[in-house]
Amino acid sequence: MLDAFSRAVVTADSKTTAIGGGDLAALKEFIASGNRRLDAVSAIASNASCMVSDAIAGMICENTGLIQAGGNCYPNRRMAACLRDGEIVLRYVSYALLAGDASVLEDRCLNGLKETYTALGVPLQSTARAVGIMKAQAAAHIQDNPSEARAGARLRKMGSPVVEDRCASLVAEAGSYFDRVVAALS
Ligand SMILES: CCC1=C(C)/C(=C/C2=NC(=C\c3[nH]c(/C=C4\NC(=O)[C@H](C)[C@H]4CC)c(C)c3CCC(=O)O)/C(CCC(=O)O)=C2C)NC1=O
Repeated sequence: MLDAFSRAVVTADSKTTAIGGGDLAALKEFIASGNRRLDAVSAIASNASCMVSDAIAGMICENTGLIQAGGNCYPNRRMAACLRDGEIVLRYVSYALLAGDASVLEDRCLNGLKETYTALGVPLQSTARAVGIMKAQAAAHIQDNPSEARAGARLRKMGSPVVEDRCASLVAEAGSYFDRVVAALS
């Protein structure tokens, strides 16, 4: 498992070079935006259970066969496993965002997941849909700009100091981790 710093070391070592100016500039930016990164991780972690239940509910609304006999969220044992898996994925995405590196997500969560799902008959496309919903939610929470129309009475703002670009690079980075989950399942 690597983070932005150990990644720079491993990359330089594999080329038998010193840490280069570009690597240092990237790490400088990583440090300079560190508080934003922590706020972004907090925005995901402290909304996680709501995000997961909403994403799984949305996935099921679009495909109600999942909770009927023969569906992979039926009976409750499987529904619980699905919700748990949603929590696991979101937790590892939040770890990757904290580390600034996808290796923890790849090694501890995604490695072998497609094979496990295929063996158990867990539908990959439905999982990808739930992950896609969590990607959109994460973007809204990191921007601290959740949609009032969608959230209704559950609207929750983090109250982080909002920077001009609404943390666009962290939104993109978090999005790339959700994309990796989808890619690993397709
Ligand atoms: C740390 C990393 C880690 C991951 C990622 C993980 C996933 C994981 N999900 C599993 C099952 C499962 N996963 C699901 C998930 C779903 N079913 C659906 O229809 C939806 C599309 C989807 C939710 C979005 C279900 C229903 C099962 C149980 C399948 C069964 O037993 O038939 C299993 C089989 C063992 C078990 O049931 O606990 C594993 C290993 N375990 C881990 O330790």
